[in-house]
Amino acid sequence: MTQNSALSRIKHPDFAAKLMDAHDAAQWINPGTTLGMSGFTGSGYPKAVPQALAQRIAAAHAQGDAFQVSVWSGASTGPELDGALSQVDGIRTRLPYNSDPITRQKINSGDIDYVDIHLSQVAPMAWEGVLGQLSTAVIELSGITENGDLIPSSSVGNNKTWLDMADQVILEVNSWQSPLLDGMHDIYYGTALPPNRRPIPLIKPDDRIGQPRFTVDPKKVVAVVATDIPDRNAPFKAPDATAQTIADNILDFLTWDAKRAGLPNSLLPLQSGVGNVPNAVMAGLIAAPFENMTAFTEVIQDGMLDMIEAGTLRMASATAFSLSPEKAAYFNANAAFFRDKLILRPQDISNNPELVRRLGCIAMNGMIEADIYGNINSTHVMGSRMQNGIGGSGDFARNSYLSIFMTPSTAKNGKISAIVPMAAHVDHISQDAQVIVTEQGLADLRGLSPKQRARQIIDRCAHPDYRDALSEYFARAQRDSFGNHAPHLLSQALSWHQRYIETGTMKP
Ligand code: 0RQ
Repeated sequence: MTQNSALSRIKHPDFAAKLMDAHDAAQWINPGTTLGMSGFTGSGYPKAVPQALAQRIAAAHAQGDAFQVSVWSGASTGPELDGALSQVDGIRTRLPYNSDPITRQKINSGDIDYVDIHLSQVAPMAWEGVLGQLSTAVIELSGITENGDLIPSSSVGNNKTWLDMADQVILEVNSWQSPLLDGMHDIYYGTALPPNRRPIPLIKPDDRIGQPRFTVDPKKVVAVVATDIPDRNAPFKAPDATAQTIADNILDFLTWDAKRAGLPNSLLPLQSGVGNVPNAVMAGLIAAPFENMTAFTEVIQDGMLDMIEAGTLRMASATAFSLSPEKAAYFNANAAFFRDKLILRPQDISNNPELVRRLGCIAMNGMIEADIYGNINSTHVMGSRMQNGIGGSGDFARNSYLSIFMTPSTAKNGKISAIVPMAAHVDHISQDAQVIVTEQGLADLRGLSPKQRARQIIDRCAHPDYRDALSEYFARAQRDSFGNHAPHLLSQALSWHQRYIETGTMKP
């Protein structure tokens, strides 16, 4: 069945002749080499070859032989890739983003070297040669055309770069993916390294500047594997009261700010991070007084498909889908309706700072914590434990027209305050966080000095359980700090985190 439906999607005889079992394909991968895998936020990642490779690695380890590989991807993948390889201690180095729990555990135990990179910078850095040599590209496709062009699947990520750079290529053709994905992608082949870089000719989110498919040197393709395995597609929780209030706060603010700035009814292109709160914001935008909106973002999530159906979102440009299982099935059944309203691009284009700045995106991203001055920690719990990675948040936060960071005001049942005296790790400096929002309220920090920002963040965003303690710290810092521009007491600034590590709560 898989074989037949996949064969009908492999229309070029030279590629069909290389069809083989995933275990045979995995034999092409040597210990110690680096793999460039497809995959972005749980979509479009190879599923059969990584699992076969994991079995090979486990067998080698059982015999006492060393066998690890380094894995580069677009962003997070799924249990069949990161999970399977990490489970057998098969990953040496991993970049640029991960949300797999087993891989996260091995990163934090120090067993995997994790290189956390702005997603827009991965392909350019790979081309510059600073990441090392790429041996094998393992790329999921939704088909191969008669003339040997490769039809991308549900994510584009860094696939163009891996296909171009790798010494050899393994392709997985997944017949679970909708055949109507063909034509939705826009693969731009005009990028170059300095000093030869030229302006990217994209003026509107809906501009198509490239070609719909990848090209590959057929001589490099060593194996083609057929699969019909669904993408990871994590379910979204229905927005709880906290997520709903955060979303309402953002929507009120956007409505007010659009009027203040005289923005058109279509607003400006939206970028929305992944997760339940951003999804709730999208759901709320359906009823907001905007129309014909666009998204220039990383991932297309459930809420955006709903907005397209409701007519509030005209189109979305991204690099990947990130849908719940129900919405993925719905998309596959209704791809004919959606396909001319969605464009998937390489992540060095979807997240490109030049384009984000030109288009004037409205960026909305989650965070772990913010400090009283609005420095943002998106990645390191208690300053040292990696949660996921910076992802594309920096690509958008620095360059957007408006950069919003959001979080519930507490974590772990109130034992952690998301507003702290000093962030235990900083991904986004205060200049890159213009608005901070929790379910308590929203702080518009544009044009404010550090001390003015602190007053807004403490009064509007902190949970009442922690507000007085933050105010007290801020007052003492203003009295005793070495300098009084952004006052801090360095011996106490991280004491809340230390208390949590020692006692299990930030509360005194
Ligand atoms: O832990 O899983 O053990 O329960 O962090 O937190 O509240 O579910 O929030 O899923 O929106 O993730 C910043 C991680 C937020 C995400 C982050 C704990 C909390 C929970 C997850 P559990 P929530 P979200 C474009 C943008 C960087 C990448 C990015 C992220 C877990 O938004 O990865 O922005 N951002 N990309 O309990 C200790 C705190 C905490 C905390 C939350 N203050 N202290 N633990 N948690 N706050 C998209 C892409 O790049 C693909």
